[in-house]
Amino acid sequence: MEYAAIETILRSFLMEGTVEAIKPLGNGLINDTFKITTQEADKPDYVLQRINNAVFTDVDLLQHNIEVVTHHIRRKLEAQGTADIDRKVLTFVATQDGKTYVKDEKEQYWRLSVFIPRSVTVESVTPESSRYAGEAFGQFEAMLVDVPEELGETIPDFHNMGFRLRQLNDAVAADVKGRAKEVKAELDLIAEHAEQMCFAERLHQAGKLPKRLCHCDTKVNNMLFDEEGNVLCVIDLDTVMPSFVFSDFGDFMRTAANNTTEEDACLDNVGFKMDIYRAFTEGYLRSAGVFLTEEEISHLPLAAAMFPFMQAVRFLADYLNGDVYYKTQYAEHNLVRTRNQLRLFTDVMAKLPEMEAYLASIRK
Ligand code: GN1
Ligand code: MG
Repeated sequence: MEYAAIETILRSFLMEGTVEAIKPLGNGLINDTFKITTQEADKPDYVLQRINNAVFTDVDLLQHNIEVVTHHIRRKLEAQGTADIDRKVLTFVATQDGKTYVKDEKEQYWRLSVFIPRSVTVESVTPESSRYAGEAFGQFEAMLVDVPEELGETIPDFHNMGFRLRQLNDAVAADVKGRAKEVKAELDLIAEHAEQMCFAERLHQAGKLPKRLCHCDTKVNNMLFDEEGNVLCVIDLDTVMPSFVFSDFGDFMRTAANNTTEEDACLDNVGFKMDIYRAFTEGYLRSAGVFLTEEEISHLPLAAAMFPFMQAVRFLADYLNGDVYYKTQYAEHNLVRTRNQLRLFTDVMAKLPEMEAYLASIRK
């Protein structure tokens, strides 16, 4: 991306200060993100993002959700008299014509938010920071229980397990790259657990599991921490939409409780960390315990299995489709990620009894 072009885009926004530097930021697999540093010490720095509108096809709906959610959280924090609110919720910068995003001449969409000073993202957590993270995600959901309007799904059926399995089946049937023959072992393992892993949709259809506003991408690197390791706020709000709470619990466990990252090709490095699970669960129940139902709480351990499983299904489908969705760096990248996630899934399944016993013990 040409930096001159970025400067042109920035002129559409009511940002303060003079651009000093533009640098790529973070390692998301979907959007492109840049940090914009300004020269003046008393002006904020910014985060500019190109919204991947192949993935998020309804940018209007997407930005509407983000506006409603950040607005609602800000109001709540104000009402609670919270200190330092600008570091606890994202602020989006308006454009010259009063929107929160612009479309450039290449039909690409951009948005700008204020960079939260003295904040960092991390790729791994300690049990202690994981407890704070649990509490923060629980609080995030708790603050959103009374959003006064019904928000749409920014990606329809995003965490619908049955839908993701159908996409994988379609990818196998089409086999556009002739890769299906290499992945028989992975497909067999997925087939063996497919029915069980659709438990959330079954509960929902039986009227036993509500949809609530969730973050739906609670990867550990989608949270900002301060220098002391305290949680500041949750970022990457594109996928905030109605879903099952399993989404937030499960995706955090998938990334934070893995001994390694989803990128690791060495399967012996992969494993589920019980100390992170215990701490996160404790923190999460402390804040979300006030609204969660019995069905929701009792299925949390299974949610920790569901998310590596779903992620494996999604990575594998993308591998078979020729790597059209996730950013990849090498030919087998999505296959490596698939195997990594399946290994994690297997380990969580083995630890389920221990996880359930722990959950029961803290609920006494
Ligand atoms: C994507 O954009 P990023 O990297 O935070 C993906 C998540 C996956 C994740 C896997 C919109 O998140 O659902 O869990 O990659 N987001 C979308 O790393 O598909
Ligand atoms: Mg991200």
